[in-house]
Amino acid sequence: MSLYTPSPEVADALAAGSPIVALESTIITHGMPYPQNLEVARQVEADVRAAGAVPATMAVIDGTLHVGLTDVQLEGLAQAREVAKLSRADMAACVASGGTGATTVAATMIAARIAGIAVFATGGIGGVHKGAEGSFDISADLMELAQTPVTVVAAGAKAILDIPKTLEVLETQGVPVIAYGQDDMPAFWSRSAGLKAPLRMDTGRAIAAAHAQRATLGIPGGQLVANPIPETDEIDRDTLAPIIAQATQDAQTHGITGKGVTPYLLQRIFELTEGRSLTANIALVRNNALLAAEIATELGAIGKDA
Ligand code: PSU
Ligand code: MN
Repeated sequence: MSLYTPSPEVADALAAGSPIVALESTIITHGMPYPQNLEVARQVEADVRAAGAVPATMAVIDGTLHVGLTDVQLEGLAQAREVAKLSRADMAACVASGGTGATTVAATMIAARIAGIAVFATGGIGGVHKGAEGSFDISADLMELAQTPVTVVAAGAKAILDIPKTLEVLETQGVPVIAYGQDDMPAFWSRSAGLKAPLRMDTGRAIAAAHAQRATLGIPGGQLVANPIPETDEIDRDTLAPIIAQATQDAQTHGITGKGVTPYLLQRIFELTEGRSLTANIALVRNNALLAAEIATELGAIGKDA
């Protein structure tokens, strides 16, 4: 029995060797409210298709790992309440018990690796939380990047995280962090975190070549591409800083821990910005989908030349 069920378009693309872009589902179930989450999920899939690749949104539904969802499945997830949030630690137990869950960055990378998909687009990755020296809250996404060969296109890390510490952990874990088209590390809602990214690349081709080279050299793990939000959609850091501080304080007051932390903060920031954070979030995810489709296409071209 196959380890996963591909959607019809993903099955065709796998058979033809055409470019595929993995997409996560925690952003749908725990990252945005209904109905915008469904609209965004559909829009991002359409963006990937318009850029010449096939979208593969990942989820576990009734114990089956789905690589690419039908529209009915996508709608079901977007409306569902109490869907599990699956990271590396939760995947196997969810499949084994016939459960349903949405995949985080870490779990989406695992699903992509199983299906042989090399490129994945999302909004923001998990990282080292502010105050991690006390809470020890470091996302499994970082360790997944160190061991699973998938190039993840994100808009950097949200300012709910400690970005310098996140970069330190990625460096320790041997994960290349590549800013796209600029020297600075982007910070999700803003184009700069105020510090330089470890690497810079200006084309999808260069990112694809680095991905392929890593495999050739036998170095495990993936790459993090930090793609700055389009200028027109940027929200400046000073506007968000007090909101993030408030959300972080509220999480502490309510005793939120473990995997509840990130969803709580995302929901609280959405409330406190009266939805403004969402408009920017949508723009950056769409932007990341386009770059991911380009990298996947370039990687396919390298594979055919080799
Ligand atoms: N950061 C965002 N938006 C998100 C997430 C993180 O800006 O939707 C989600 C992703 O699915 C990510 C997960 O993989 O949260 C990280 O959760 P944790 O911090 O519990 O590892
Ligand atoms: Mn955590």
